[in-house]
Amino acid sequence: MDCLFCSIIAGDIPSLKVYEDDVAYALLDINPWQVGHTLVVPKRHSTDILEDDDVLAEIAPTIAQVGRLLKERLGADACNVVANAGAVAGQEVFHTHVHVLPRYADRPGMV
Ligand code: DGP
Repeated sequence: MDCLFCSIIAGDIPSLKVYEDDVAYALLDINPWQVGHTLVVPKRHSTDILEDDDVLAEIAPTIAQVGRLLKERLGADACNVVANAGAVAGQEVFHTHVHVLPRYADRPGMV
């Protein structure tokens, strides 16, 4: 398998799971911009968030669920929800994913 996130979802590469449901897998980012930086990754492969409307619609509830979990469990006050679509936009892993970044009122942001 030559897709990093497909390999992680298949369990072939270890990850720190935050949440999982039928359509998506959420894991801690290996290079966090903020404490609790989580990636929401659809189980169905597509290259980026602009490619497949169905994938985007499928994972939207998971993105919201993960944001709520990070606020509840980590005490975050807010979240940034960010997707890089394309290399020029900073995308490095070419399997659709959304960054959910907890933000804390009492800690300076990294983003
Ligand atoms: P992007 O630049 O939007 O494609 O973000 C890709 C993110 O994926 C980046 O923040 C680092 C993260 N990442 C890369 N390789 C791994 C890995 O093997 N495990 C985990 N957990 N995250 C990874």
